[in-house]
Amino acid sequence: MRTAAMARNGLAGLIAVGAGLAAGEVTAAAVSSYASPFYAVGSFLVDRAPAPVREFAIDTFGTNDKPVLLWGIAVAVVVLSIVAGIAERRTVPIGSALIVAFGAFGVLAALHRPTSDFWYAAPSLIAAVVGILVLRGLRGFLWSGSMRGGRTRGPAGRRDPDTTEKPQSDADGAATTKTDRDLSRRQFGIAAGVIAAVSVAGAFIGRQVSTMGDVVADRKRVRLPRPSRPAAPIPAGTEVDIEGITPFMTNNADFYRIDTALQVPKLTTGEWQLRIHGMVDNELTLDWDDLMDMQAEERIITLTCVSNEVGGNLAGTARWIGYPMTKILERAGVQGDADMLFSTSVDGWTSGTPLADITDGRDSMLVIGMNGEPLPLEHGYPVRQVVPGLYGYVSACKWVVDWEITRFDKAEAYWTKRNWGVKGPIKTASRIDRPEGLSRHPVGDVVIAGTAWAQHRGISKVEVRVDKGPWNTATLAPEYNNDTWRQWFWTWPATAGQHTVYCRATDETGQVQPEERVAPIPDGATGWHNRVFRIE
Ligand SMILES: Nc1nc2c(c(=O)[nH]1)N[C@H]1C(S)=C(S)[C@@H](COP(=O)(O)O)O[C@H]1N2
Ligand SMILES: [Mo]
Repeated sequence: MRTAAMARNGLAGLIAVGAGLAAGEVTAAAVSSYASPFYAVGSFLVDRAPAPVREFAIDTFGTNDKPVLLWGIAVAVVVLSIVAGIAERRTVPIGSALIVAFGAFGVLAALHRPTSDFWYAAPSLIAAVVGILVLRGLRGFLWSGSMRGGRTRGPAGRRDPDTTEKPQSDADGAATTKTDRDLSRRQFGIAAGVIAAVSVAGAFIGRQVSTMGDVVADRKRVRLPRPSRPAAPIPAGTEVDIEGITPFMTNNADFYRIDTALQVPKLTTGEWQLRIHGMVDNELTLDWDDLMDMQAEERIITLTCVSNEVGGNLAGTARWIGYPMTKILERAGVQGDADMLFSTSVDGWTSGTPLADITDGRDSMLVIGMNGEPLPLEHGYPVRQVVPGLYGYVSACKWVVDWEITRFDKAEAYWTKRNWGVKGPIKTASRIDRPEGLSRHPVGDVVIAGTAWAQHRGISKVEVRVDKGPWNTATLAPEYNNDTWRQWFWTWPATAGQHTVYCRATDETGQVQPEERVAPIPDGATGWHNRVFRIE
């Protein structure tokens, strides 16, 4: 095949698959954004990725692993669609078969979404049909030529029964629609351009129309209740005045985000419900108005991800407004032998939280507000959980819609199924935040400062060591409460040379952070954080 023809056929494949995906987006706008073939396949891969692949992705791309996956899928789709375009033959429709395979994968993935119903198959089915029609149309196989052995596609009346199959050629200048040859270069150009433009516009509009607008407007309308028990004021000095240290309070825009959601769930306050069932005396369902009838509380709590490497930055402190989980559990009447709260988000993620931790007096909350605003969409709008002292993966279910009261020997949550720890108490950690690693400083005083946390136990001491020297006790900022992190600093009379500075914390139970380096999986990293500096 000539290169020009090959390029044209490849382009036909690309446009065909693009048009199919666009049709899929438009259909998904009517069904559910979770049924979008592209995202359904992405989510399917996220949920089924083998542990080594997932760990590689998190290690390599950190919190950027999602865009990397989506781009990866996009590149694979581009390559395969070009192949489909080139491989398509009038009578041996290899390209169409590839598109059918894509579509089947999309249907399978969409039907596996937790919220799926039978309609979730529609976007991928329509995507496949449109893809094949456009591919065959652009290849000139649709309106002309016999389709021996193949099914009739397109309106039969417009098929010319007299034309016979001919070897393909670049029939430049043949300008009639009913030709027994390929589309002319001009026809191809016009058709390709129009289809591409309509597809881009369609996909764009489809994405916009899908309830996104609703949820943004819904969030704007929310008025947070005035908490009946506001958070204690932050004492002066809780935030030390040293440049380069992590602020005590984390802005919503800077707050780390970790979840498996490839597209942020769009759940309005009107749609939101929390169904509480399982080992309870009274099953109940709460809606937004029920929450508004309850007494809201406000707390400042530091949230932490188990995936932090030593010195990691997947932690943040916010002012949360919400409702005590214990109050709700009391209304449901938890039965004696239950020991787990199994929470499910609207996109099917699950966490299993020890009931003993939720109910031991700590401020476990069903949260609606973060730093004075309704929850940002990506942090769980409209309702999420925050349980002090437990890593997010066992407790901080965002977009939460279902509570099953059950037992650890009966239910297994998302990450536990993937070999992470069953229970996830936060390990004591400390981190050097300034100066930057590998920075250079003149001989003399250098202020080393950082953050330490041991939620719900509290930090009692942070120590700093230079090279193999003695441990020096750092100055701790006042503790806000034992559920928040604490800032520390130590002034080092630095001498010339290259030095490694270490830190370690002690929690209020007297446990010292161990030196032994342990990876985040299965239940959180350990080891002393260090930074190397050059003093000249
Ligand atoms: N629905 C849902 N909730 C979730 C997750 C998720 O993947 N899906 N990830 C959890 C994890 S691992 C963490 S660390 C916290 C992070 O919360 P943030 O993104 O608001 O910081 O959310 C938790 N809640
Ligand atoms: Mo996490």
